[in-house]
Amino acid sequence: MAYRSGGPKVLAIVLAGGEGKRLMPLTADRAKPAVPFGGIYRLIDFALSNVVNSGYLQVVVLTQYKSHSLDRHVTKTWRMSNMLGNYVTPVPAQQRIDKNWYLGSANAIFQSLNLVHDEKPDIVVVVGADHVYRMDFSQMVAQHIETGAGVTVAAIRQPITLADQFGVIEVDETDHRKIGAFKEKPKDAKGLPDSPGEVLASMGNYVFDADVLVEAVTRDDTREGSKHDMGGDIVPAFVDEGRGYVYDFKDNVIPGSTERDQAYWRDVGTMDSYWEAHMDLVSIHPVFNLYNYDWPIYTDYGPFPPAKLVHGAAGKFGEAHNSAVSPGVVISGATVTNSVLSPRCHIHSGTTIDDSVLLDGVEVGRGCVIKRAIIDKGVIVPEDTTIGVDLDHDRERGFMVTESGLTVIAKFQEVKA
Ligand code: ADQ
Repeated sequence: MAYRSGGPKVLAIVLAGGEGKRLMPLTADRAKPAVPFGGIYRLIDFALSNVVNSGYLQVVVLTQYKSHSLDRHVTKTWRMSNMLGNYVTPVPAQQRIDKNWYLGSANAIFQSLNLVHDEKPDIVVVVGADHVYRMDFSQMVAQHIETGAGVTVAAIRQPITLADQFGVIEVDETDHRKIGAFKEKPKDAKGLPDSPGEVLASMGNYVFDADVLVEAVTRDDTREGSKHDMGGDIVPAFVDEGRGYVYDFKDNVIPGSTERDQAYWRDVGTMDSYWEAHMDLVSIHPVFNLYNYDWPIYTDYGPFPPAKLVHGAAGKFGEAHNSAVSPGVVISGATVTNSVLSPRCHIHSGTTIDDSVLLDGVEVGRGCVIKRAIIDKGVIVPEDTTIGVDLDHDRERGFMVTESGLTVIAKFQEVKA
C-alpha cells in the first residue's frame, strides 16, 4: 500500500463500553474504563496516553455502559486543540431501543463506521480501555505493514490458569508472526511448547488496514450466529483465512522504561487484581513506574492543593510510608503504609491504614484501623472504626469481602464502627 507523505494516516478507536461486572461495586455507576486508578488516573488514561504518545491524535472513544462519568472525564481531560485536526471524542453507542443496544465490540465499531468514512485513514488501531501498561502502537503498526496482515493482534504471555479470560493464540509452526489458531476464552488451553504453564494471550489491541476493517465488521453484522465480538468473531475469521498475525508485546520498546517496566501489563478485571496493581505502584522499586516522563500518563484531577502531612491531636506526626499520596490529601497524626490515597482524602489522628486503596474524598476519623481495604469515593469512616481486621464483622456491616480477603466499601456507603 502506498501512503501519503509522512506515513500512513492512523485513526485510533478506543473500545470503552465495558461493563466490568467483576469490578463491582466500583462499576455500579461507572463504566470500567472510568474506574479510578493510581490515585489520580482513570483506567482509560493509560490506553489514551499510549495512543497519544504513539503519535496518533485522531481518537474516537466508543462508550456504552453507564458512560456519564467516562464522558465527563474524556471530554474534560482529553480536550485537544482542534486546530490541526486533532481530537479525542467520546462516541456513545447508537441509542437504539431494541435488543441490539448491548451487542459486542465489533458491532460498536460497525455502528460508528461513519467516523472511519469521514476521517479516511489508511490504518485503524483498535485498543481496549481496561489495562494498565505502556505500549507504543506505532511499532505494532510498522510490523502490520511489513507483514501485509489482515489483522495484527498484540499478545503477551500470561499464566495458563487465566486462559479462560483471554483470547489465546497459537502461532504458526513455520512463521512465528502468523497466528495458527485463535480461541476466545478457551477452557482447554494448551501451554506454550517452551513454557507449559503459560499461554500467549491477546491484549485486545488490534491493527487493521481501514478498508479491511470496514469490510470485516460489515460482513460480520449479518453473519448468522455471530456475537459481533472482536475476539470471538472478527479475529478468528481472519485466522481461518490465514491473514491473522501476532505482534509480540515483548518486542515493544518504550523510551525511558526499564525492561521490567515496559513488560508490565495488567488486566485489572477483578477487585483482587485491581488491588494488586495498586501494590505494584507503591513497592519501593515500583513494578510499574509512573515516573517515566518520556512516556507520560496524562490525566486531570481538579484544582486541589498539595498533599499535607501534619502533626495531629495526639502529638504525633502524620506519616506515609511506601505510599502514593495525591493532591488535596491531609494526613494529620495518622500513619499510612503501602497504600494509595486519591485526591481529597482526609485521615485523622491516631489512625493507621495499611495495604489499602482509598478513592476520592474518603474521610477517616480518629483512632481507626484499616487493613487490606478498597474504599470508594466519598465514604466517611467514623472514629474508632476497624475495617479489614475482623472479616465477619465487615460482612455483617454489608461490606463486600473478596476471595483473598480484601474488604471493599462502595461509593458513599454508610459505615458504622
Ligand atoms: P474482553 O475484555 O472480555 O476480552 P470485551 O468484553 O469485548 O472483551 O471487551 C473488550 C474491550 O471492548 C473493553 O475495553 C471493553 O470496555 C470494550 N467493549 C466491549 N463491548 C463494547 C461495546 N459494545 N462498545 C464499546 N466498547 C465495548 C478482550 C478480547 C480478548 C483479550 C482480552 C484482553 O476479546 O481476546 O484477550 O480483551 O483483556
